[in-house]
Amino acid sequence: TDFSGKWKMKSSERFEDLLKALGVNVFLRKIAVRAASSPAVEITQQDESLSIKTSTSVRTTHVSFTVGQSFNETTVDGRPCTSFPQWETDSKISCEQTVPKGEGPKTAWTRELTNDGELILTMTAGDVVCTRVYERE
Ligand code: R12
Repeated sequence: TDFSGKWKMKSSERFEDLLKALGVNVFLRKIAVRAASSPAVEITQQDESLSIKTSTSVRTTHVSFTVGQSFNETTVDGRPCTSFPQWETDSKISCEQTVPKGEGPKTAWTRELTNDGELILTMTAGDVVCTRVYERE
């Protein structure tokens, strides 16, 4: 599986619900939802190592990790966390996040490459699952 490429978002479900579950206030939620409606995602991958740059007008994140090894990132609402990415299938990475004091709902993400070449990102907070589908640019 090779996630490498530049990706554009086709659809997004429950992103605002996700932020609400994380306790993000309505003012920041509206700004974030708008900004996150047209992200630019660039992924480079070499074997088990991925680098993912996600750019929006209000926030850009850049993570690099190797599947099977924990790394530091931030939750979608910006709290530092330790993440542990694992192959769930040979085309899906599942990543559990742990925040230092264990505050707030349990968070995680998955990224899956489908047979028709789409990238499906899910982000979870407690029982809320946000699903975002990307296609190659
Ligand atoms: C907060 C501050 C900001 C944001 C929030 C809380 C904005 C977050 C954004 C996230 C985008 C995520 C994407 C994910 C993906 C684009 C814009 C929520 C700036 O306190 O599709 O990979 C300051």
